Parts: sequence; structure tokens; C-alpha cells
Amino acid sequence: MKIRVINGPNLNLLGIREPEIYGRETYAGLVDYIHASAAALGVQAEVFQSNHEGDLVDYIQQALGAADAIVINPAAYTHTSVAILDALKAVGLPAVEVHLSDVQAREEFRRVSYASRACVSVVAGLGFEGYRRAMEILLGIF
Ligand code: CA2
Repeated sequence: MKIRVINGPNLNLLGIREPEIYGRETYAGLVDYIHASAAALGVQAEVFQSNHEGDLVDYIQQALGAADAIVINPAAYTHTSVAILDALKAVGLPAVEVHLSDVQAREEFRRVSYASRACVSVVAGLGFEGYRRAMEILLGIF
């Protein structure tokens, strides 16, 4: 099983600021964690990060025929992007939305998610572990 793990804007800055919300580990640490979890679960993970909405849309579109499922943390685009929602709907692959923080317990604008309308599940507030949980959920579908 091949999973595209997609991370949105500013996640490349992990570990640099706001450690009280996002932890002290870096983005490179997150990528290592995802690969280690994928290997333990027997799945192949392809990890991608971009700060640009169109690049995220392109990468979602290109998942068709190249991957079986999607794990996505759209970061701030979660709360604004109909384009990412439409791309997820267009490819129709099973997708799980992940957030490091508990978005429901933060500012009101973070409680809105467009992407989640195209996702089978949302995992939030578990830090890095949320990515592993998302892969487990997708494995349960197949
Ligand atoms: O909790 C999450 O994973 C988020 O998707 C992270 C986004 C935020 O906009 C979402 O509401 C929830 C932010 C990405 C990381 O932003 C950083 C900002 C400063 C330093 C490090 C990371």
C-alpha cells in the first residue's frame, strides 16, 4: 500500500517557534517519524510539504494512479481552501486529515475544515503520533 503524506504551509518551520503548540521536534524529525511508522505498518509513505496551495493541489491530483490513499495536514489551508477540498474529491482516494494540535480547542476559525468533507476521518491533537494513527485508519479500510 502506497500512501501520500501531504503537509501544508509553515510545517517546515516545526521546532523553530510555538513549541508549546507544535512541540520541539523539527520537520525533518516528523518526516523520519512518518517513514519509521510506515515501515512498522508495512506501508510505503511518500512525504511532501509545500507552502503553496497550487503545488498541494498538483500533488493531490498526481496521487491518482500513483498512490492508494492520502494523509493530509493542510495546515492553514484546512480552514480556507476549497481548491484542496475539490482536489481530494476529484481523485476520490481514501484520505485522512491530520493536525498536530487540537484544532477544536483553539481559535474559532480553526474549527472550520473544508478538507475534512473529503476525508474518512480527522485525527487531531496527538502530535506526530496522529500521522501513524491516520495510516492505521487507512490500513483498516483496505
Ligand atoms: O495543528 C496542526 O497541525 C495545524 O494544521 C498546524 C497549522 C495551523 O494553521 C492549523 O490550524 C493546525 C500551522 C502549521 C505550523 O505552523 C508553525 C508556525 C510557527 C512555527 C512552527 C510551525
